[in-house]
Amino acid sequence: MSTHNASSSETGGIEAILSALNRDGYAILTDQITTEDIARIRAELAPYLKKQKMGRNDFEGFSTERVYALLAKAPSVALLIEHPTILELLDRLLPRNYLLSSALAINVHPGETPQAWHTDDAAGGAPNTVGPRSPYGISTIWALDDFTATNGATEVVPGSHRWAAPREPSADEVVQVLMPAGSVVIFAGNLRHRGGANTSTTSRLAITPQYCVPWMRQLENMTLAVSPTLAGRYSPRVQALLGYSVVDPGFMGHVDGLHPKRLIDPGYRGRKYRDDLPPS
Ligand SMILES: O=C(O)CCC(=O)C(=O)O
Repeated sequence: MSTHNASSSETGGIEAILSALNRDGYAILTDQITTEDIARIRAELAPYLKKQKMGRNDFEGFSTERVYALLAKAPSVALLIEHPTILELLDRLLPRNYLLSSALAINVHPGETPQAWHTDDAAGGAPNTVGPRSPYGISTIWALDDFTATNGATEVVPGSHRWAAPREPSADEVVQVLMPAGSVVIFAGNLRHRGGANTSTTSRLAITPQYCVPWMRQLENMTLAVSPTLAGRYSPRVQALLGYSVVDPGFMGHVDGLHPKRLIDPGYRGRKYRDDLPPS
């Protein structure tokens, strides 16, 4: 296994990041949020990270805490979900009206073992076609702690988003993502990756917002996890990511024949009945 030590050169422009994503299936961006942002998110998460609810299976991690439905619990996580650089990349990588599939905190405690290798975008029966394909989603993992060689840093298999069929990687194909707190690794939904073992004495906290194509079912049932009242407190962009949007053609995602934004704002008039109206 080798390591990828994040360097600030990787923040050098959207085109460079897109080209790394295309080539390797992932890219690391450092210095994307401040220590104050991290402190705020940590404080909001604190009530849910009391080592009382560890993972229920080996995938979640028996020594790992996972907090789901984050937008109903830790509102500052929105700044990661709609981070401008991430959205700029997603706008280039996914079809319009893409959705937030999942957004969870993962706190990997000492003693955790490595996760199984997996991809994020072929769950729930999505066609895992043979042969290289475009990803059905893009994932991000934000480091709220430094990701070190021993505390459970994410491991990726560069280039595996182009593999013809899933297989176990050999040790020399694996790269450990080492990055300081405030960094984010962005990767193709069909890149093989896993959470690493935590052999250190400290925990590793991360937030992972994952996005999917608009025709796919979200991993978390976002519009049930985040009520219209709560969703109304977020930006229009976060609302659309949650599912307060429709996909044309077909008005996919409507509620009782109306745009779902009517549940938040009864006067909403965003449906594209005419070309001169704003995009839905
Ligand atoms: O915690 C990590 O580094 C990766 C977790 C992950 O890939 C997952 O749970 O899907």
